[in-house]
Amino acid sequence: ESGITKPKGYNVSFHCNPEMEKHHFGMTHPMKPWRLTLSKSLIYSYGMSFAMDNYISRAATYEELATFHSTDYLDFLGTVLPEPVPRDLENQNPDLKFNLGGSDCPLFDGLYDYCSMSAGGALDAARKLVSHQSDIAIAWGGGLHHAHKAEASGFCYINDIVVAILELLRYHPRVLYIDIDVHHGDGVEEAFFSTDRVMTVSFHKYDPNNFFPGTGALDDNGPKSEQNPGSHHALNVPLNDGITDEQYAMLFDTIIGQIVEKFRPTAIALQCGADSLAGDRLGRFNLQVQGHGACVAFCKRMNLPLLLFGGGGYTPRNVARAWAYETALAVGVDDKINDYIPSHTPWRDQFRHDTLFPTLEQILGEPRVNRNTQKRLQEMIQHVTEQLRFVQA
Ligand code: TV7
Ligand code: CA
Ligand code: ZN
Repeated sequence: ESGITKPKGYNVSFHCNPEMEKHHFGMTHPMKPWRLTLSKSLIYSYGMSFAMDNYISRAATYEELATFHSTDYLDFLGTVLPEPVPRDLENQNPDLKFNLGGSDCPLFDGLYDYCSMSAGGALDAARKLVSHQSDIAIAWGGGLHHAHKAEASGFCYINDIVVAILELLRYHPRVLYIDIDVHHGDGVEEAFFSTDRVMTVSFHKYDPNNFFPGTGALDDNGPKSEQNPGSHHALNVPLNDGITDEQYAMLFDTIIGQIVEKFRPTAIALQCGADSLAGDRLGRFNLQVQGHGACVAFCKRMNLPLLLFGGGGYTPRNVARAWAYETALAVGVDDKINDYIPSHTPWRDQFRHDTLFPTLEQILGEPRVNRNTQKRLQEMIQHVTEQLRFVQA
């Protein structure tokens, strides 16, 4: 058998930091940084490292983080220590400074290092793209889309995506940001509300009263005003429980296809949050690894510099499957992956049959009732088409 080799004609770079993966949010917290270790093990087991340029990313500097975040916030983040308030009081504490220290965004050992390493990987990936050393750059440790300029939110403290896109914008006139995490990409949307150089589009479960963060309605397209060049450059695709691969692909291909045609981005940043998969501990959708990956495949076909971020994902074995499959798509070996399992792999036959593509038949999760009607999906396409009439690249 021949191992995986570098794809001809383009380069994929892979950015990770083993130190980042050792941090803990707390025993019961759904965010498990070790899912990154699990994903990487699966990726390396397939020999995919031989097809990519592999980098151990560095921590982002204070100055780099300050390109987006306020220095007040960064200074506080750099000095806070775990457990400033007793465990039983913290949930009732009404005025957490910068929203730090509650149950969603707890203070833990090495918090600042964890955040700066996540952003460091994303920045390294962005720099590989702008220097033309890579065509696709992968930073599974990034994708923390809820963090605001001066506030932590939804397990996110530093918005590595915004920091990386700001780097892309030094060389690229227009960047398209796409977010397939099951949650609304509110932090990234807000950061670029007032520019027409970044178009943000998030697909997410939307239920303003019962699902975090509650924003991202169909007609939330940025602050509307004559003077705001960024209006119509924030798009949202609010979905209901149980959406399937077929429906999602139809929406994704139609909407992203139209955007690429109208907005003419010169680079794409794709947040690949794996909590949109079926069986996710926090998610609500019925997406399979193939359906999730189809979004990556579609973006790759646009033939533009592509930055892939991680994000959510709370059933670690499924996160690893999705990100390994998407790494294989980036490298272009997705269809032959099972032939490449190195011969020395223990339990090779079991590995072949039930790890990555459980013969493409095994389904993730208990299927949920699909509450997305074709009529509603068509309305969403219609609304996006109308927004795009205002967009001229
Ligand atoms: C990108 N959902 C992040 C997604 C962030 C979601 C939330 C939890 C949660 C937190 C826990 C925990 C949890 C089982 C789930 C209104 C609240 C309700 C905390 C219990 N178990 C991403 C953020 C979301 C923390 N937050 O997009 C410690 O679920 O809904 C909320 C807010 C207040 C706080 N409580 C939940 O995927 C990376 N949190 C167990 C222990
Ligand atoms: Ca999303
Ligand atoms: Zn999420």
